[in-house]
Amino acid sequence: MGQPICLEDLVGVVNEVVQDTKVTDVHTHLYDPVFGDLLLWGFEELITYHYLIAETMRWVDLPYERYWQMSKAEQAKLIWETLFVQNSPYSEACRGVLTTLQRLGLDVARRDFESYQEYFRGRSLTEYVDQVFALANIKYAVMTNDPFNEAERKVWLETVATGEAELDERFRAALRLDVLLNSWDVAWPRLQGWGYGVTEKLDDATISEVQRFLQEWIKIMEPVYMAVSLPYDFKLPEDSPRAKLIEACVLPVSREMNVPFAPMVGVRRQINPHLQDAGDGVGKMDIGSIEYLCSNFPKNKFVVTLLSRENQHELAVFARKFRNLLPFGCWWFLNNPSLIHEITSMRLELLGTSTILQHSDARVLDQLIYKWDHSRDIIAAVLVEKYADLMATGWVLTEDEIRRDVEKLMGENLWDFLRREL
Ligand code: RAT
Ligand code: ZN
Repeated sequence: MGQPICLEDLVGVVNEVVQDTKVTDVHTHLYDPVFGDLLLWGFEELITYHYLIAETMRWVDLPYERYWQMSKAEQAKLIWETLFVQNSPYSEACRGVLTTLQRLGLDVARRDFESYQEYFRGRSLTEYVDQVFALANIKYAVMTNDPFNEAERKVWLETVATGEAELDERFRAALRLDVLLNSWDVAWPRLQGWGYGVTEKLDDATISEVQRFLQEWIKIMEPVYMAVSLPYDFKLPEDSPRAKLIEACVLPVSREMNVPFAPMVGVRRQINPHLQDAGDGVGKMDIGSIEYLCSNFPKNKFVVTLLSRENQHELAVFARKFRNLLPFGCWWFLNNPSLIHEITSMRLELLGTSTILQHSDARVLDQLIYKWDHSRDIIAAVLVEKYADLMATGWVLTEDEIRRDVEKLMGENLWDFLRREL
């Protein structure tokens, strides 16, 4: 056992460990550079993040269509003027842009839009990936990989599966099933077009062909899990194509191939379609559907994140009951300092170290920097409170023990969950 830590050193040690620990970012929308333009990066992408589009549209007197007709540079300028010049940029998404620029060594005090654009011109992407991974201290970033996306599919089939290019091992795949599970009417004709013997009716032949589709893509992508974003009114059991596909196709394959199923629940898709990606909302789900999955499929593994704040306590309580359930992250509208603080404290109190505290959801490479910078500060602050409470009982702690805990909480628990026998 190493040296015990004294109370005066606690803040310093915890902060150092949290900053030093390399994370597995279990959910992002980033891509290995091999996927070309699918990987977004640079100042204009950073500032036109859909979180910022939603905030800008609250101020500007501009028809939505006009915004979408603008060039990326014009959109970026509009967002900059509206949110950073005419207002103080303290929303989390605005602050994130500034943290990122600052950590890249740019001077935000100058408010020099053109110099931020200029910084990225002509940069080598591979070098920039290294720089961002180093600044954010990331070990692995789990992507979101959609086999129904033509551009992405092409790269998997023609470049990765053929061995023409190898994936950078820092990027891990997640097989995303939104089209298959949420739009069966769209999915089955496409599966048919790719040579799978499916029909609209979910009979035995179709079920086994959908299983084959999943097995084949698991072999190609080697995903860490199979994910789907589900609406707040998602229900199981239920008489619907989605419920049938989950129970008859996804769960058996997930179990056999040890690729957990990751329902991400609570979206109200497109409550304002004019905002495109920024147009989704949130709703509370019935946690009974998660209970149904965990208790009826005890040999299956579930990695779960829920969007509504109101569902967070229930999710942590359910994770106490089901060891096949691993809750992760403060997703999307929850990825704000006050909520991360609240949810992180509650999870540590109910689950100890057996959860994954955060993921970035980064859509733009550069966002890894701020999302992890901001989350790390909060995680460290909450952990200091928790360790101080422990020390107040007379418990003795070492730095190695803190490091062990933090590694688990910042992603190691995912790899451990995959190794487990249920
Ligand atoms: O956080 C986001 O950027 C959302 O638009 C979604 O991508 C969400 O995270 C998802 O994975 O569906
Ligand atoms: Zn996401």
